[in-house]
Amino acid sequence: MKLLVTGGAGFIGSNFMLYMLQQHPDYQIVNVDSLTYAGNLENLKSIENHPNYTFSKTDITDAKAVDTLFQQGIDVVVNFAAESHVDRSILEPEVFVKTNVLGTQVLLDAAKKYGVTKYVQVSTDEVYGTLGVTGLFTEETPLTPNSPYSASKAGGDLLVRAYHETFGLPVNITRCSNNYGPYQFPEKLIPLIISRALNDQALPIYGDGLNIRDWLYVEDHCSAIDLVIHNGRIGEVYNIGGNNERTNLHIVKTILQELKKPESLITYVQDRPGHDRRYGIDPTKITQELGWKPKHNFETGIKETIQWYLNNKDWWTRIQSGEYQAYYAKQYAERL
Ligand code: NAD
Ligand code: TDX
Repeated sequence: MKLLVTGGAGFIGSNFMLYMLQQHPDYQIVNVDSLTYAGNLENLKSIENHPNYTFSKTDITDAKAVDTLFQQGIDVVVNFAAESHVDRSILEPEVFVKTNVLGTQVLLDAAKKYGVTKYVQVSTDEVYGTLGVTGLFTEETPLTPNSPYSASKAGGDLLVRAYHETFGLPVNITRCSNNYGPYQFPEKLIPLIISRALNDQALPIYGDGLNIRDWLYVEDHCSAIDLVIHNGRIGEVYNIGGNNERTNLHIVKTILQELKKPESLITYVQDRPGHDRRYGIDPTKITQELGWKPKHNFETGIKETIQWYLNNKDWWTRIQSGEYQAYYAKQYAERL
């Protein structure tokens, strides 16, 4: 099987590359990534010489380059490539629409032209908007995105659906909850808090800190996508989540406890505009239909993740420079 995986140098994409080559060493995997600020080939050092792995620095919005890539014969497309950070989408929505909507359309056109056995769109629970205190997102929950990021992801999802309905493209859409684990860029809550706490810096908590996210260890997301590639029913959406709802404050306090740092580092800052209050995934469909089960529970997963960041300080200190620093200064100029 030959897979074209986009965004394979990012957080989930690189974990997925490592996972797939371990699970299916005979599969050929082409990693297509434009290496934005979030793409880091260092994550893939251990497989760079793997005979079944190739990398192409290509932007998915570049239709000509994407067409050329498909000429080698692709069986399955897995689209991870995206602008992924909600706060950035509030500052700069344009690139989100470009990559997450137009980039998806370019990939769909190529998949349609050359014929693939499956196109998998890696999406997010954020397209469903926000929950109140009760209820969970199912695959039937209406799409009501609240941020430019989630709106652009919903736009991509709707195009995927339309290419299935209109052109019969064999597709699946996966919608996963918040991931955590190794190689997550230190702008996202968990690695941001770990890295700042280790440097004894103020820890920015948006609003009252009681917003809830449903956390899943990244490897469990990868195993779910693997199952969807092989057994997902054509045209179906699969929600992915491990029933691990936690408030942001709980996450931050857990990290502080683990690192033996004081809670006085916690600093309440101005809330994120349009901040979704609660996410919670109902994973019944993927559990019952595909037999998916997460391996990691949150209590051990978060400890392993903290340990990974402690063991890989060089990885994130190298990242915390240049463009990221400039973004961070802009992001928190008014908040902290
Ligand atoms: P990330 O920001 O860490 O990685 C994104 C990758 O895409 C980077 O390697 C980047 O270089 C690449 N990329 C961006 N624009 C590109 C373009 N135009 N052409 C080619 N490559 C491009 O993101 P992530 O957290 O790994 O998320 C991966 C996917 O999973 C995204 O589609 C995201 O919406 C989805 N998702 C993420 C989470 C989460 O908690 N992180 C949860 C559910 C779904
Ligand atoms: O400094 C911070 N302080 C804070 O209180 C940051 C960066 C975040 N937060 C809050 C906002 C959210 O309620 O923590 C929560 C998690 O924030 P993020 O890590 O930015 O994730 P989120 O906005 O939930 O989106 C993530 O999960 C779904 C990913 O970034 C998306 O790509 C994915 O689709």
